[in-house]
Amino acid sequence: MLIKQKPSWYMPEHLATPEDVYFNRRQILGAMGIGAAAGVGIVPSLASAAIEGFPAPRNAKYTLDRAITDEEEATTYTNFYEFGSSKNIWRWAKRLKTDPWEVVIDGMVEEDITIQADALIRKLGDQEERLYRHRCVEAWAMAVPWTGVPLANLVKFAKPTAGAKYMQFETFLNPDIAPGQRASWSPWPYTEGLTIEEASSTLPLLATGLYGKAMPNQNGAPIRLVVPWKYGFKCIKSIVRITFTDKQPVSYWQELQGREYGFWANVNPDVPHPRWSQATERLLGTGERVPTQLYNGYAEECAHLYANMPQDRTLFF
Ligand SMILES: Nc1nc2c(c(=O)[nH]1)N[C@H]1C(S)=C(S)[C@@H](COP(=O)(O)O)O[C@H]1N2
Ligand SMILES: [Mo]
Repeated sequence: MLIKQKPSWYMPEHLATPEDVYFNRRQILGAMGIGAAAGVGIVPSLASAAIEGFPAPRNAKYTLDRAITDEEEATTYTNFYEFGSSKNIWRWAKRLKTDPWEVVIDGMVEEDITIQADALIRKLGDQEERLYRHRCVEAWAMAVPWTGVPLANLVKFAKPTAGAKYMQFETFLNPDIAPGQRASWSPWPYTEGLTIEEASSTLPLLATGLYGKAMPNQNGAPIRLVVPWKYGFKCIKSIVRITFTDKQPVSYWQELQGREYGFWANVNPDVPHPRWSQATERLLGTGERVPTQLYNGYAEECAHLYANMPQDRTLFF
């Protein structure tokens, strides 16, 4: 059944209905056995272990222009719609079992790979910590120490074939533990995409940790993307599949609302969202408002990726 009604979370946070309204309703339906969808579980596998290596050495190249966000703020104010539409879903996300965690790499690659997350990370080289700004399209921002490995290392490891141009990333699908995924109007699982060229550049991380510890479930354990010059929705959490392709992937948000959320989604203060301005951002923790920067302040390391493309608004939504 396709419900044509506009969900509350299409709105920017300051317009959204009080937290949990939608989510609690779903919980009640769930408890009554209504609205449960047939789910594909995470395939268990025996040879597994948690990702180790925290804290990892900090890469001194990446510095901030603002204070690091308070850890409690960054780990309790989170967007993870699989667990509900409020920012306060961290308790619910504890239900996610992240060990074992199988990851599939497929599509236009020399050979499909199925591997446990911890084994994958060990194959991708030394983990490091980087301080990055994060800018959500809803105009809140944080600055946090991520742990991870360069996504470029995964591209090399995957050995894409000659015609491959894009990567599609996919989050787990399991409505039994993630009540948000019982919403039939929503195109689960969450997916995102990058060009291979973007993924191979210096900044993107396949992140495994936050604040020098293993990634909290609510922040996308065990592995998620971090792409700091793009709006936060590109930073897909709890990845189970990475597919190389020659076609530009259509993301979860594009499918839901393609006029508002595009493929490129590069941060630009001068290109407003159709329903709100992107000129400034609110810092988690302090509530301070600061100007938003082009490419979230990372132009030097990413603008070259777009030099030969039309410099119009499609690059920035
Ligand atoms: N699978 C999945 N990934 C996701 C999301 C989500 O709802 N589901 N939300 C995105 C959005 S909108 C943002 S801003 C960031 C938030 O990351 P954080 O909660 O760790 O701050 O995760 C992104 N990744
Ligand atoms: Mo976001």
